[in-house]
Formats: sequence, structure tokens, C-alpha cells
Amino acid sequence: MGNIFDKLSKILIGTTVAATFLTASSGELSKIMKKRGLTETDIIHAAKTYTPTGGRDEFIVFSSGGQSGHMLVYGVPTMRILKYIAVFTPEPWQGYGYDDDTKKILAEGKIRGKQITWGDTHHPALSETNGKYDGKWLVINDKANPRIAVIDLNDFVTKQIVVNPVFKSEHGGSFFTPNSKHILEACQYAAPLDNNYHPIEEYKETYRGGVTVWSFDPKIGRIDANDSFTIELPPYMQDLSDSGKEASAGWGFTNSFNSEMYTGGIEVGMPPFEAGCSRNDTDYLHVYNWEKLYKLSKDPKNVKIINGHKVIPIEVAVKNDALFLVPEPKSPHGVDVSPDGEYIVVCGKLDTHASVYKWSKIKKLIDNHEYSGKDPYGIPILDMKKALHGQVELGLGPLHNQFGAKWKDGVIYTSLYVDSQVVKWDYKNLKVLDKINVHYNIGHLCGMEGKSEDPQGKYIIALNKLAIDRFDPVGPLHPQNHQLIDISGKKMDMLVDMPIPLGEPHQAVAIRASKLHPEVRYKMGTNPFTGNSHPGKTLAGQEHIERKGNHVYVYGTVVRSHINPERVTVNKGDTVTFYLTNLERAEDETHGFTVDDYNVHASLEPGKTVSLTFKADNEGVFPYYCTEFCSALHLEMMGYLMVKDPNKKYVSAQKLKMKSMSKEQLKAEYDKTVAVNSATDAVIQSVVKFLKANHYEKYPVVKNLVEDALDQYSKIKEQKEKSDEAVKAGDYEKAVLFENMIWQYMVKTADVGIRAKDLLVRKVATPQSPAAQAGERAFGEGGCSGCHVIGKVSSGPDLTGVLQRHENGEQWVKDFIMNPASKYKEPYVKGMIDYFNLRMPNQHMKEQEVKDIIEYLKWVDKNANLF
Ligand code: K7E
Ligand code: CUA
Repeated sequence: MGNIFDKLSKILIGTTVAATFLTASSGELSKIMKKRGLTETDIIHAAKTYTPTGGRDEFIVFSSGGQSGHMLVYGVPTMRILKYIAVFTPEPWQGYGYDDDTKKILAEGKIRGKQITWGDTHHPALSETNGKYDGKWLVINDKANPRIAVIDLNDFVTKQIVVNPVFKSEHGGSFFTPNSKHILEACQYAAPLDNNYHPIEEYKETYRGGVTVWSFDPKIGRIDANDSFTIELPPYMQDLSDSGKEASAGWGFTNSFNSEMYTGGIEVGMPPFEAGCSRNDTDYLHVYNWEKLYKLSKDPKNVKIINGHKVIPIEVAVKNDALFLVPEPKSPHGVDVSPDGEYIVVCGKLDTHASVYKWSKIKKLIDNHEYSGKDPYGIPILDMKKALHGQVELGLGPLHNQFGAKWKDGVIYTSLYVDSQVVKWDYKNLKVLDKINVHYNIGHLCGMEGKSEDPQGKYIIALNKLAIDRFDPVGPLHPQNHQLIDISGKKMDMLVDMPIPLGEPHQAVAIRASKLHPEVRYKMGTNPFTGNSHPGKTLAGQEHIERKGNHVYVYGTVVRSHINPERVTVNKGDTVTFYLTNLERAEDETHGFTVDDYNVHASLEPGKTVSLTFKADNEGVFPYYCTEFCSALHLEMMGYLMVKDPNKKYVSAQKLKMKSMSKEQLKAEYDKTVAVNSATDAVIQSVVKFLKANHYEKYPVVKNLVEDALDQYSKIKEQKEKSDEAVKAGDYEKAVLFENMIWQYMVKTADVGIRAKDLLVRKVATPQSPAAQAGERAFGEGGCSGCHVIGKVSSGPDLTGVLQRHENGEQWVKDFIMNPASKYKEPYVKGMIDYFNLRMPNQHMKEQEVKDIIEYLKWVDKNANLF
């Protein structure tokens, strides 16, 4: 084991104090290592990634969710999944696709009128300001149904889906330009740009590829389809792309893999696509000046309108010196532009090399009109050798690149699909630096801000296609495997695996967590999809039901723990719209809503308004309820939708003779309820006194909780008035119900109030020494807390002040814990045993634990006024 503790302490704290501390607990650690078969390296990897409860990650990763049509969000280095973002596919928990507004978003993705409820998501991109991630917007493409979606990082919700009007398939998207004014989206499988049938024999004449340049408004985070256009390209099967940066800003780069223009045909005796598409030694890197073409697209004479969308024909782009081809080794995959825009790295896929092009060389050839030829569509071809900076043999199947923090020194990382490796190499001096094995068949790799102009280094994530034997078997369909690699040292270090059971995440992007500032609640009554006040916004007291012809509108609210209204009666065949506003302001107080049997569901985060519309076409009684366990009275958060058939005569059931209580009995129940309420209120008042005395308002988290508690408490007044009114009218039955409601509000107040108090105690108490911390842990885990509650008498005496209660208190407590029976006869202990009808058991604690517990009790005494 040698110096593992030194190494660990360096990782953990970096001081010799830590080393001493670790050596003290090393016995325990080596026992666990032995038991679990862990090596020293394993422990170091654990220390590099483990984050104790409550800890946060340094980076946040947005990963494509592949065929699920979702995205996933996870943290680095913990690799903890934080969220699935619903994008192209319905997602019930978030209500996505089950309430009216999210149905509308999904409907934006209809292709020629057809609703599509899945997506093949590939490439996410984060918005940039001056080439650096700004944490505002996220976009992702759908390869199968060529669409792009915009996700708002203010609430991590999809806000827009845009269908590509001319492509039938797309892959090389999405790529933001350095100021997020545009998004590049390249075609994949060539097809006619119009929507008509054209025989495959006319492939060269009528099938086309292209790159769509979407205009994006980074202020509002929406694509403006009317201001966007597509550059027509030959049917070369465009692939991955990247937008130029700094030196090459304004330009775009797109790979291709079928410059042969092969059209397959196994069934007619032709070799398959895979043979025909890789016949030539080279394909083409498309180089285009999208910025110039964008300006040209404003003039109608430069564009053809296809399916209502502007397309710049190849001839126009060529005539304006805005489109060029550079040969690249056959059927490459990724192309990545260096942060300074000077180097363009193309991965070979079928070629073992990566080819590094230099922008200044390409630009010189363009400026000098120095072409080595033209392709069949008249596009100038630049000489490959003259454009190249050089090539490096990396290994089998190079796919994608990410730049490291030392990109200026040439550091770049590339995935090797066939070799199942990540290779670190130098794209400036053209040499390999290091390789590491991954499991297995890596596709993309994700560096921290690695696609921006400010790569952070530190980690690379290998997005592996196959997991094979890495995880416990779960049937023939295996999860995908993301592996976290530490790249901070000279050699790459494989840290941890994370299975992804959602779809094939092709690409992921990572951003520093400190750049994200999502909000915790919506402004009251907001429709998150417009950002505006929802037309169905309803505040407390405004709840009502409105009928307009056959359409019944319910203006309702939800708040712990009721839905208002609680009864809605409609006629069979009516259309029903529920508008619901979550009146909560407390963080994380989300309610869900569904009506049984009607296939609707909503997630109501604090402040949000949603609308749910359905046809009440089945007669009957349908409970509706809150689907989030939001509070102790969550099960009671319900109501009934009653659907009557207006053409039916209902015979009323015979009224059961129910026994009712006498007035005296009711009065007695009322008195009892009032007494319970005033006792509960006394507890609340003592908590409030404590909070005020300790200046809760100085601690924002505590302050939020207190405000929420007071919010609940403020509702009591109105209920009390109603109760008093009922008493005046002699209706004790009703008064009891209102008194019960008062009690519910008190419970909610106390629930949050006590949470606030506990938090405040920790903030104002003197800090605990490590020994006292260990003592508190031992107190909890060793069984003491089963009978003793600090500050309270429970099944055992309160231990506040216990050290002062006895002569030579510390020694006394120690002896008592180590051997309780020795003191059973002492008069004090005997008295306690009689009183509690329990004897202090021997918990078989270690001496060190007892010492720590005494330190903890000392800390308790020092802060006795807080308990
Ligand atoms: Cu899978 Cu970027 Cu679609 Cu490569 S792509 S792996
Ligand atoms: Cu609201 Cu459960």
C-alpha cells in the first residue's frame, strides 16, 4: 500500500495534516479495500471522482440521447445523471407531450403534416459569445427527421423545433457560429430538395445535398426560419461540419463520404453502398463562406425558392467565390477547427491518418484563384498537398477530435473507433504523445468546453458505442458506456464508467457549471413556452369554471395540498380545458396533475401555468390528483371530474340514514380541535422566536424557507374567520372542518419552519471540530440517537448538559457508555431507569468513538441555547 495515503491526501487536501488524518483511519480503509478487492489505483480514482452528499460538480455535460429523441444532463467528475431533457419525444414526468403547450412544441416538428414522436439526436451545441460558451442556449439536431430544436438553459426546457424544409436527412448539425447568430446544419443522405419523386437513375441531376444556415437570435433564443437559407451542394453525402473561428470566422467546413455519387442496388446485382462509396481515394471537404452567402441570400435574384425556403444554387455560390472543395482521404468522419481557427483537422475513419489543413494556406489558394481543377458541378478544387499542414498516422478508425487546454502547444485528442482508443497527439508538430484503451469502439469524445475557443482540459469523456462486458447483464440490448478520463497529467488516466440506458449518445458538450444560472421558479402564472403570462393564469381567489358552448374552462390553482376546484361536473361530449397555476413560491415544490383515464399529465413547477385540453367522451366519475409527493397531505390533493350523459335520466340512490352527532358532541369536538390548534401554535411561536432571535434573514436559504412558512401561516386568518362565523351561526360541524384546515396550515408552517430552524442552528452554531463531527456520526450510527434527542426528552433523557450533571462528568459518561451495567445501581441512573422504563444498553463502542462522542456533547453544551 506504501504511499497511497500521501497520494490520496494530495488529491483530497494537499497537506500533511491530511496525511496524518488519513493514516489514523487507514486501518478501516485497508479493510474495505481488501473486502471489495480494490487496488490503490482504484482508491485514487474514487477520490478523484467521489463527491460527498451535497457536493457539486465542476462541469455539466449535455449529451445527445440518441434514438430516444431526448437529451441527458450529467455532472463531471461524478458522472451523476441530473436530468433528461425532452426534445423530440414525449416525456410524461415533465408533462412533455401531455399538456397543451408542449403538444404545440412537438407539433412544430411535424413534417409535411405528419406528427413524429421520436428523433435520432446526434450533435448538441452550446451558444457562444465571442467563441466562448455563455450558458444560455442549447441546440440539437435530429438526423432521421431533419429538424433542429432549441433548449432554453434558463429552465432546461425545449422551446422551439424547426423542420428543415429541403433535406430528407441531416447529420452535420448543429454548429453555432462564434456569436450564435447562425447555426450550421449539413445534409446527410442526398435526395431531391423538392418534395417530388425523382428516379434514382437521375441521382446526379436531381439529388442534392447542402448546408442550411439558420439565423438565430441569441437574445430571445429562437431560430428565424424566414431569414435562413440553404447552400445547395452536390449529392456527395455531407457529413460532420464545424464553423470557422477567429482566423476562419465566417467560413464553414463540411466533410463528405460519397464523392463517387454511388447509388447502391444490391437487389439489382450491384455491390452495396459501402463498397461504392469508398471507391475513390479521396472525398471532399466543402469550404464555404456562409457569411458572404448570407448577405447574398437577401437578394431574391441570388436564390431559388424551394418549399418556401431560400436556396442558393451552386452556380451562384461559385460565381461569388464562396464555395470550394479540398480533397480529403476517403470517407472521413469528423472535422474540427482549432480554437484560433487556423487548423482544420479531418479524421480519416477509413484512413489511419488525421489530416491537418492550414487555413492560411487554403485562404491563399482561394485568394490567388489557384485551383487544381473543377468538380462536375463547376466547383473549384484546391490542391490537397498545398492546403495540408501535414498528416499523422494515429491508428485504426480515427473519428472525432477535441482540443485540450494546451491547444496552443498543439495538444489534441482523437477517438479511434476500430482500435478502441483515445490518442493524444500534437497537431502542430505532427506526432503522437499518448494512447489509452477504452471499452469499446469509441465514437465521439467530449472535452470540457472542448468545442469552444476556450478548451478547459482536465477531462475527456469517451462516448463508447459498445459496452459488451462492462456492466451487469440486462439482456441483449446493452447500455452505452461513457468513460471519464483524467487528462490533467502527462499520461491519460481512466477514472470511471457510466452506463447510459437511453439511446446512442453520439456527441456531448460540456460547460463549466459556474456558467449556468437556471432559475428555481417561474414568475407567477408564466407560460414557459412563450415566457409571457399564460392566458389561463389564475391566482388565489380567482378560481372558477366557465362554460362556452360545449367547452368547459376550469381556471384552477394548486398549492400544498389542494387543487381548487375540487369538483368539476361536465356533460359527456364536452371539451374540457383545465388551466392550472402552481401558486407555490418555495423551491422544488412541484405538483403534478392528471385526470384518470384521459391521457393527460402536467408538471407544475412553482409559478407555472399549464393548460390541459381533452374531450370528456366517457361518462363516469374520474378522480384527478397531484402526481408528485409534494407534502404530507399529498394523497389528499385530489378532486373529481364528473361526466354526465345529458340524455340520460339518473335515478337518485336511496339516501342512507346516517347517524349524526348531537350538538354537545360537536361542541366538544370543536373545543378539542381549538385546543390542539393553540398548542400547535405555541410550538410555532417558539420556533419563530428562535428564528428571529438568531437573525434568520441573514441566510438566504433559511430566509426562503421562513418566507414559505409564513406564507402558509398567513392563510390561517381567513380560515379562522370562517370558523368563527360558523360558530356564530351555531354550525359546529362546519367550524370543526375550518379548524381542521387551520391545523393543516399549521402543520405545513411547522414542517417548513422546523427545517429552517435546523438549518439555522448549523449556520449559527460554533463550528464542530473533526472529533466532534466524528462524534456526531458515531452518536447517530452507534444507536444513541435511537433514544436520545438533543434538546428534547424522548425515550431517554435529554443529553444537553449531561457532562455537568455528574462529578467528573467526562469520565462518568465515558464509563457509562463503555459499561452501562456498572452504574445501574447508582441512584440517579436507577431513577432514570424507573422513569423511562428502559435501561441504557451496551452499544459496544470503541474507545475512540466514545471520546469523539464526548467532544460532540461538549459542542452541544457550548451551543445549548440553540436546541
Ligand atoms: Cu455518431 Cu457525430 Cu452522428 Cu460520429 S456521429 S460517431
Ligand atoms: Cu401536490 Cu402532491
